[in-house]
Amino acid sequence: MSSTWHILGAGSLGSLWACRLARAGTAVRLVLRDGQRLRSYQLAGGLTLAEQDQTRCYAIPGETADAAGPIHRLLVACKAYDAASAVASVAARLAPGADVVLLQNGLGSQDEVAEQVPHARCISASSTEGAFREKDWQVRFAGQGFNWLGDPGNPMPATWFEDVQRAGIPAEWTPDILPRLWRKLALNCAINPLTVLYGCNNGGLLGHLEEVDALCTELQQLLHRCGQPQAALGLGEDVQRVILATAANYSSMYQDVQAGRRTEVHYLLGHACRAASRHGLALPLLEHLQQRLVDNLRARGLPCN
Ligand code: NAD
Ligand code: KPL
Repeated sequence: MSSTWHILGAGSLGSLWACRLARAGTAVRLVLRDGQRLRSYQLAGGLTLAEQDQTRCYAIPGETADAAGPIHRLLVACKAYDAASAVASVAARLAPGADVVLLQNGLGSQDEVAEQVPHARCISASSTEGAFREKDWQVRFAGQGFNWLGDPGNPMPATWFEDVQRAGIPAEWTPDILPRLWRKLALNCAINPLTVLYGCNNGGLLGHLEEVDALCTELQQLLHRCGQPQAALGLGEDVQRVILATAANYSSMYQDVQAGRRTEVHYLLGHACRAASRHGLALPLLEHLQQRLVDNLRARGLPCN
């Protein structure tokens, strides 16, 4: 079995992972959307990673989805709304028993991907690292963080997990990846939409703590109903801690909206509201929040899914 990592989605997080794996001597290939992107990448001569005052270019080979050859390890680093279609574009190349690592924030996209590739093992990740694109094919590592990886259907760590650690990617394998994804989703639901609605950084929510707290109470009810009591524990306190610790930062949703980019709302607040409705659970504040957010996105001409 080949030990090459194929990286699908050479954006911020995908480039960060690709450069660190390549730096550690791991075989990596980028899977790019089409021939035009591949030519643009080849002209750039590689992926550039900027960290503090160091900038280095990694000549990682690139290919398109329809290239020949099987894929055994696939890291999916697209946005949640692109993940399933991107994986579908390489599904025929996935070897039986291949591992697919999903870096998407939120919930829902992991199941959409798993439906595309029933012959693969899907591993979810929850990341608190931060990276952004300075320009095409150049990414800046902007925030130290951590990665939890796990397979909700199989607690055994993947054989390649050592590759990740050897590459200096801070990561831990966890059998409890679902509670982690739910907890992050709840944090994002309590913080991100309000930063868009109030047009503020995370610290700006210190002026709206009653509203944040009331949302956390509803989110806790949801987590309990979804069988995630661990993710509900101390949510309100954790949200306040994150607001304080990241007071000067702008949430990822705020940044997407400001840049006129589609948000991942469907896989965050949208997923929470759909789960509540599936369970017949009325969560008026969360539903109202979603309505306000949808109206806000529509008024800006942005997709609300
Ligand atoms: P990004 O937009 O920077 O990168 C996504 C890349 O996927 C883009 O380069 C895009 O062209 C590519 N892509 C889309 N469809 C494709 C296809 N069919 N084939 C090949 N490439 C395709 O996004 P990002 O910021 O790296 O975020 C990726 C995921 O990671 C998101 O779910 C995000 O919430 C999560 N995340 C990001 C960060 C961060 O700091 N950037 C941190 C934590 C979690
Ligand atoms: O993850 C975040 C984001 O901005 O997406 C934090 C910082 C936790 C705010 O919800």
